[in-house]
Amino acid sequence: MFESIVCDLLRTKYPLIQGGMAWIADADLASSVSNAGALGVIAAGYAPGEWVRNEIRKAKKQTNQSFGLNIMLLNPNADEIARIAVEEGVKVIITGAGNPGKYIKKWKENDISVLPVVPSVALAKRMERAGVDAVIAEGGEAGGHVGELTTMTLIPQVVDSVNIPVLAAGGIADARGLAAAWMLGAAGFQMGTRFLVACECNVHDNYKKKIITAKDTSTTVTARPTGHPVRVIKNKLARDFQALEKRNASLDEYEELGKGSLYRAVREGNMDLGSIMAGQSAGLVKKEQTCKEIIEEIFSEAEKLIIKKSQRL
Ligand code: TUI
Repeated sequence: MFESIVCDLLRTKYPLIQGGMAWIADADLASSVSNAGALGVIAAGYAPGEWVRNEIRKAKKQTNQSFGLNIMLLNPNADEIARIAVEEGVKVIITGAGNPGKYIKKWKENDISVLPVVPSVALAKRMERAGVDAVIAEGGEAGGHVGELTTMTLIPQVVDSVNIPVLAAGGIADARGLAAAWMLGAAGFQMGTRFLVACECNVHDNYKKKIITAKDTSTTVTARPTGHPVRVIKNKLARDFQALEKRNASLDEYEELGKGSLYRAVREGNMDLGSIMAGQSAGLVKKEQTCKEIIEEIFSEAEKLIIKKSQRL
């Protein structure tokens, strides 16, 4: 039911991309997702180029399936990573947190599928003109760096505004969300938070526990005044960020507080002073499962749901 043009673009069985979670989405997670029929993704995040090159080479050994690279454009090494992707023969690039316009020509010359994450109609249109293959429209329910609009309102507006496929991201963690995004006009999906608790995900166990015990109101958005708002699970660090907002702190103070905080949560398991990036859908994620179980369950349940609803007039 969900086969779409996106499967051809991604060279996958399912039109699903694993979200590019910085410090988390490594070769192990990416290859496990790809081996299960969706697009696994290595997240460059803030990593140096050599780490990215190494993970790409590892992933190639761990899967024969297609996988992608997520380039976070706030990374000062983004130019180098854009080049490494070409050198290492990456076939799908996803970008986040900025406009990838200056790289697109080179990537397309190298037969790479390019899918930028966009938070608005304006950027989606600009990206279509720049020659990308599809856009991933991400609502503010997502974890990490977020835009202003909700998935429910953003997806149909982007679908109406461009003639390339639109993938939906932000708030999708189960079959109901996936089926809903399909009805909004999405031809594919990106999902991050649910993969945080995949058995093959190397994030610290404390982080997984936080996701599994999260409820509907467990996340909040911090750092709005920096222009790079970030959705995280509420904790001491999030409260410290909110205190900065209250007293109109300088951007340097935000920078200082945020420095190293994602690494502290992901690798050290520090749940008080670490940045526990997660989407609002964390409240829907209840158990650890393999990537294969997650992917097969979500697509088979979504198909059943759509059939059931269409029969009940
Ligand atoms: O990029 C993400 N999510 C992320 S990146 C990240 S690492 C980080 N850490 C601290 C501060 C900031 C980032 C953690 N999570 N999602 C994709 C996404 N892209 N969401 C929103 C955007 C976006 C925003 C503005 C894309 C393009 C854009 O363009 C502005 C422009 O230049 O026109």
